Amino acid sequence: MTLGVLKSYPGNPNVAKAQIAAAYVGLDYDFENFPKDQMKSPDFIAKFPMGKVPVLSSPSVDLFESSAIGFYAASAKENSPILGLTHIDKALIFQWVLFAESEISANYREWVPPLRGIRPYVKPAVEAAADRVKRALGALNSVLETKTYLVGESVTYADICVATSLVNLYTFVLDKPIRDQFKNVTRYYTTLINKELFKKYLGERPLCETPLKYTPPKKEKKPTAVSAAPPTPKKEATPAKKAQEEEEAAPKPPPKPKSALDLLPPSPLKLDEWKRMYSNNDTDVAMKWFWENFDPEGYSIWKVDYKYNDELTQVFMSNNLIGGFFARLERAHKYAFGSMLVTGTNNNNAISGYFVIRGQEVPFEIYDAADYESYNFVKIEPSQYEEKKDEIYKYMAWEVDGFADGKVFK
Ligand SMILES: N[C@@H](CCC(=O)N[C@@H](CS)C(=O)NCC(=O)O)C(=O)O
Repeated sequence: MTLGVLKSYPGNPNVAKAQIAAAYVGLDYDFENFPKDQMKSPDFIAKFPMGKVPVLSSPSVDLFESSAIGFYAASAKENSPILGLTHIDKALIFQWVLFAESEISANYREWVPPLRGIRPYVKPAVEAAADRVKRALGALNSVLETKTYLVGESVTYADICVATSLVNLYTFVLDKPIRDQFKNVTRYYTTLINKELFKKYLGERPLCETPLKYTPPKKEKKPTAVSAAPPTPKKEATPAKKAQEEEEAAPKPPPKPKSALDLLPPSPLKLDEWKRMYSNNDTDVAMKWFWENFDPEGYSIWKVDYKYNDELTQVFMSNNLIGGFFARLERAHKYAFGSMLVTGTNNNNAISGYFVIRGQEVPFEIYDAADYESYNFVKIEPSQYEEKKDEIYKYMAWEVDGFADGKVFK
């Protein structure tokens, strides 16, 4: 019996999670290879508001979140053994399902996709995510010291969720030296993925030999005067294409300034260049470059503190607050760079950071943002640079005391 149609791209371990869970209780899903460009279509969003895959489409229910889809299958049979038979085991399974999602998968997404060029790469953010994954692997490793399975003596939904959350880590970044640090996890993972039902849906998953490294995209060559001439079209261009080519070839009037900052005298410091330096290098290399190239006439440096630290609760919520602020600074990307951190612990944390801003004032693009009023922007004068260098370094490297999380605006 099939439970409905799972829609996703093939090879997604989250799909395998749901399929394996179904197979363990003798059920199945149909699978549809779902085109990426339809994930944001109004029809899809109406049913699946996150616009992400995998999803389950069925006459009884439409579901998103792969762990819920797997749970739908696992719980379709009464007293399903993979969901635990006592309320203690059920709670333990629930614990590991959440652990797989929030400690492994969520941090995996901040580590590996940026290395694969699927998400923006910000070195300290990627390194912090890698550390969080390793912390979770350390915890798992100690639990598995005396256990074959996480709950009870046979495979449960806990193992299905945890093992499938590890697949892309073991494929892309957990090479032998890292695997050796987490031997129990590696034994556990390889035992599970070699089980018949895991293999059926995950396929062969070789362990990582050479860990993925970030390769910065090659800079596009600026066309020279000669090569700027449009190439001879190989085929007869369509009228629409011709019009587009003509438009591209026509001399364009100089772009109108969109911001008062575009009218400032040109600066030798190109913010994009700094952002690339920061993203692609160790912070000590990047900061050395920064101070060698910083232009105090064209740019200013600001210490930024959240005004209502007393009201902050969970660290992840404080970090989301930074994310919200950055989202509202959309128009400032061309003119500003910032690193904002959460320090402290749950119910005792603070938000602070540093911004580098074009010009000598906080510009409209920043002070117009709804959350601006919640932050104090204090300018660091050039005479203070020397004394603040160490602190600025720590904010850029995410090495401040009590560091808990952070975000980079670039
Ligand atoms: N927690 C979700 C994660 C879903 C997710 O992030 N899906 C990715 C593909 S693996 C996606 O659809 N991304 C598209 C987007 O972020 O817009 C789950 O387990 O289903």
